Amino acid sequence: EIAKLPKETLALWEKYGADESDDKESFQKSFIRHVTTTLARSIYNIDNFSAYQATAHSVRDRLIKRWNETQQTHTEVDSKRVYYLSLEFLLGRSLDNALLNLGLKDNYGGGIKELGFTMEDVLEQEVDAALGNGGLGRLAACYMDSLATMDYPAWGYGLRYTYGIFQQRLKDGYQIEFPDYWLNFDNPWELPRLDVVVDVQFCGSVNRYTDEEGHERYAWEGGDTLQAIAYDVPIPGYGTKNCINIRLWSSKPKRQFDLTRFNEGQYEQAVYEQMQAENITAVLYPNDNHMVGKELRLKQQYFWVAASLFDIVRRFKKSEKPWSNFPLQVIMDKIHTHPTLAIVELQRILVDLEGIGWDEAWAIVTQTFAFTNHTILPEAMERWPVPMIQYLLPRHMQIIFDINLFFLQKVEKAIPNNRDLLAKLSIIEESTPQFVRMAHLAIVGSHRVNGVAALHSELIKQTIFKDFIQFYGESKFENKTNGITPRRWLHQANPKLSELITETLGSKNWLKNLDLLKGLKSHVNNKDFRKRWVAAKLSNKVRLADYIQKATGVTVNSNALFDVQVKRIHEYKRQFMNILGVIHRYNTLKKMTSEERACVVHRVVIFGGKAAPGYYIAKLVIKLINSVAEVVNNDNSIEDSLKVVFIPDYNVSVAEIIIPASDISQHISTAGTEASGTSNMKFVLNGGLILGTVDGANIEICEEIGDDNIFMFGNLAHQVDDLRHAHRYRSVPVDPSLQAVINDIESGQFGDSRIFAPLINTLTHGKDYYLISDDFQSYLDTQKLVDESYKDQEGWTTKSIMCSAHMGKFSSDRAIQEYADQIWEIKPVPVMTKKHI
Ligand code: 7GP
Repeated sequence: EIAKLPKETLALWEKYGADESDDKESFQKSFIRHVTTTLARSIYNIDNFSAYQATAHSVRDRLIKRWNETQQTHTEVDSKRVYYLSLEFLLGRSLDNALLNLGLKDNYGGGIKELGFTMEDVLEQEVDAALGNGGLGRLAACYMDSLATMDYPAWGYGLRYTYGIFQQRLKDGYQIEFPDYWLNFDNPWELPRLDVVVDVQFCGSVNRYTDEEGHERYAWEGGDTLQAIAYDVPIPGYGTKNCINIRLWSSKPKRQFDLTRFNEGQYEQAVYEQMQAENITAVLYPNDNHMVGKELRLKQQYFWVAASLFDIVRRFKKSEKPWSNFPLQVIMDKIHTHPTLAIVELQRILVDLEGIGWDEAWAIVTQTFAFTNHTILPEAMERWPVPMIQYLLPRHMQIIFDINLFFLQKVEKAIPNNRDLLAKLSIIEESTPQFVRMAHLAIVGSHRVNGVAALHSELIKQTIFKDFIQFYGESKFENKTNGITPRRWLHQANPKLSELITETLGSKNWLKNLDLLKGLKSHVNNKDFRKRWVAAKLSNKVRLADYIQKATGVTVNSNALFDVQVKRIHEYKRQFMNILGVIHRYNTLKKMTSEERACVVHRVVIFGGKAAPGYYIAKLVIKLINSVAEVVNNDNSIEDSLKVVFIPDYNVSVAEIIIPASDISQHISTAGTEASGTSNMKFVLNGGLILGTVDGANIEICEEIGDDNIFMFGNLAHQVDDLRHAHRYRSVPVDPSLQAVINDIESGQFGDSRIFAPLINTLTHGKDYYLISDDFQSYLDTQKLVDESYKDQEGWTTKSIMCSAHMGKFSSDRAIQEYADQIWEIKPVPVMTKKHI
């Protein structure tokens, strides 16, 4: 089409096309232009926040250019794309990441200084994009970074929540929640695509009819229609022109006003309905590893899936390829069971709208989807009541019943006369009311299923999905161990260490090939290198100590051992065990003489993490931590040998300060409960040691770094069932050290003990489901070992270096490469740089 334009027009595009160069002067020009035009301010009234906005807009201009070129290239090449469907993208801040990935940081840092600002102050102004709860959402963000960096043609699809994860504040030691209205100011990191609008239908009824060729067909008619509007979030790769897209949908009513109602005087009702439509994408559900069966959540899921599939199908149809090519052009990875309705929606599009026969359609559907499971916890398994789906999505419910019928027929044929197996495998749970088991639907509708760490992928085959192995065999199930992006989690979060590594290895190549960190091993005895390694850690600890002072008012000594546990507060993650261990330590210290205390390693125990607002026990754990902190931090008799802090509002940008500063971090879930964990990887990559159970990715980290460099303890996954059984039926005595700590709490040492009774009950009357009693003694013993090891500072430094050096495997680039080669079957598409047309 371009060829048809007159030469003069093309010449104009050539001449005036956006020339956003990357040098310092171009940045300064564009900064000033944005201050005066975009922000309508002047040199007289520009503060740090405006400076942030102007910088962000300058970077955005450059991002958009790359983003455009990427989209054009992908359209031209039109190779298979991967669509990463995730209800959560926990991106955090974007400016620093974009500056580093685009290679602009040095020029812009210098440029902004000359304009009277510092880059640190400017970066501090940005609010986090916190559209996720924890590990699952942050994994999605790391994977997008790797997909972009490795030039893969990839899209993310999610929801643009008006409110992200709540902000946590503390009052009298209790968590209180505040709404995270993150879009208060304009968001330079999204491109509103008001022209990309998709209708999404709910409710209504299904009518059967016969088409012209005499086939029986179904039409879903009536009901309410909402609109999904696209907001595109560009994700730049590191050291490449590739800049991919996350498309987030926002909901709005189809009609701005119901005019009849308006004229009848029902103005309020009309506006109310408008608000209802906007509600769908209003809020991120604040639950991690837990399902909440709210109708609004189901609506969110369908709204997101329907809009995304419409978009994907529209893109495919442009190529005019036959439907049988769909799986060759499109692969969708379902992040957990949240987008499972996409299976049903695609089957509906193919059968009802495109008129393709059921079997042919189903073959296309199953080839198109892959399913990644992120948890084994039963309370996180999604089940939706059949009547709820029937009401909201009547046609989908019929299709689910049909999918189930055909599936069970196949099972019956392969393994005849096994009613028990049929009941176990059925997508429908035959209770009153009936439920749809989303994980079953996800398995049946996908060609591959994977877990996120070796142990987890084994456990899903042995437990929650065991019955499926009987029918499918093992080949459908595999493992893809999680990874993290070294660009954000080392280069950006820990500039001092990153610089040292680059200097030592002689190039920045390790940022794209993390295995190169092995090269650090040959420097482990180099005095100067070791000195700088230790200095980097210390300066990160000073930075964290400052932050702690500001955020909590507690003064901590940067020379103490920093012991960190930051993650969502959950019983299975056992922050409770950690604080019980702290009480044990405190009372041991109190019994010591001053001389004895002079020999102990000083510790700062740092906690951070949010509890789901409705999770009563988790919230009590936060209260207990703060009550203990209050007593310990104000007890002069222990002479600073122990401090306890709870850092409020743990989020991505706080993590960037905490993680590089840790000496040891705790990943102490009951064996078999933590699917993978990803912060464990981040800590070790930054030269922090870990204290962990034999669970999730801890196991593989141990394999890589060697058991000399990690502190592992506790019962193993295969022992858990028996231990639980023993608690349930034989009422095993509580571990004596644990009993002593319980007594301390009950004596009122940390305030009114009645507050903590429900928490203590989980250990005593509640049968200790997470096996704290069984692991407590080995936990304390291992903590002692940590203290002993830390006394040998030289030995500790060696361990710290060896830890980072062996973390190559845990780059998200490795994980993405495996997904791309083995599940998605996609190839990189390098971006072709063009002039302005
Ligand atoms: C989390 C797992 O708990 C964590 O171990 C893993 O590292 C992370 O996913 C990324 O794979 N799972 C969830 O957050 C989750 O399953 C379900 O939420 C709603």
